[in-house]
Amino acid sequence: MIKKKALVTGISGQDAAYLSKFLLERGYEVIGGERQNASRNLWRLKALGVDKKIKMIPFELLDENNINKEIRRGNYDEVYNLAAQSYVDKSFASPIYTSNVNALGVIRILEAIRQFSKKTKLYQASSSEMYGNTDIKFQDEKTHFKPISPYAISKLHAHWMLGLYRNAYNLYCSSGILFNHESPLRGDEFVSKKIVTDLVKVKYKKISCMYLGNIYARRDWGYSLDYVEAMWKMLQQKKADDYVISSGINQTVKSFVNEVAKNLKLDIKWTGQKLNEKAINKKNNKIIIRIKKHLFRPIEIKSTYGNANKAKKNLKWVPKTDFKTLVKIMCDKELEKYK
Ligand code: NDP
Ligand code: GDR
Repeated sequence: MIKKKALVTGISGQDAAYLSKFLLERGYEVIGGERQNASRNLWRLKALGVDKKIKMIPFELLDENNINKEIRRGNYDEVYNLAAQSYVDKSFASPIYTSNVNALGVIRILEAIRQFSKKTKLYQASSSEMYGNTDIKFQDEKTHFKPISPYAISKLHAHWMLGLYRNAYNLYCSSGILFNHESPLRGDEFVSKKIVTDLVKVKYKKISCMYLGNIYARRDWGYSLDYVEAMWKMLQQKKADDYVISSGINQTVKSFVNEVAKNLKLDIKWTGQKLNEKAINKKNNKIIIRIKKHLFRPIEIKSTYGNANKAKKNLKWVPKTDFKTLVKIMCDKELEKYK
């Protein structure tokens, strides 16, 4: 049987690690697109035991020549574009860079496919951030976009270009509008992983206190391992399309903290308000969480809540992991480091 060949860009990231493992298990030849920076950051692939099974190629979203060359000679069946400047907060400090990578970078890939490899199917990592602060309670594929960060605007630019290339040039390109998804492989700067790692450090007395920004933001949180299956399923459909992938869970950052504390057997109580709000360890009366102004964003989404019914119907995809299980998986993995 002829092996399918897939390029996964952003190979050092969270989703790329789970997706690569998933594709390898289905007999794919997986090529990893790696940004050429100083340190090879492949700990996630190593953690899943797949680092030696993937051939690496240089892949930089800013570099048109590099993209043209790799798409032309790769002869890929599928390209999963997971590479991005993926930090919403950092995008306020670097709006030009973020747009160049996340928006123009995707157009560079689309152009390369259009010119050199029309049979290649493209998956693009779109984001629930594109909805902004919408009045619609459950966001689906028909909800209007009102992006409110440079990151979200850059992702929407790419998302709309994908639609254009699909309609104008008949390219097979699908967007997954994914809501927040986490795992033990999540980057340390994202709030879920930060809460888990810092509260474990507090438990083991490596630090006395951790700091958070807006703990009343609500997010629809799922598990990355579940979500990569949906990416693959999108590219196995007869027709390319866009799909919302979400868990239908809507929790505050504060409830994430409470669930982590429960898993770590830290008995906490909250006191104070706004910047003076804090969490106290009831066992010794010490403050273990404080709120810091510099961790708030200039503007941000109050709540995200997805409706993944289209994916359920067309892709037969449903999330398998609920909120409590996700938090438990993350806590158990972090605790292992201290055993
Ligand atoms: P990560 O931040 O873990 O990974 C991003 C990857 O992109 C890293 O491998 C990074 O490389 C690479 N990258 C950054 N800049 C460039 C560049 N200029 N050229 C090539 N590669 C680059 O992201 P996730 O795995 O969490 O997310 C995957 C994709 O899905 C991203 O596009 C993200 O925006 C999107 N998304 C994620 C969601 C989530 O909740 N996780 C939700 C919705 C969308 P390096 O390691 O060198 O920095
Ligand atoms: P997000 O994820 O911005 O939604 O983007 P993040 O985990 O960074 O923030 C989630 C919410 O938590 C609030 N928050 C904090 N966030 C961080 N990082 N650090 C803190 O100390 C902190 N305190 C409170 C934030 O304000 C926010 O409301 C992720 C990324 O993966 C994107 O690439 C992706 O597109 C979206 O999810 C969907």
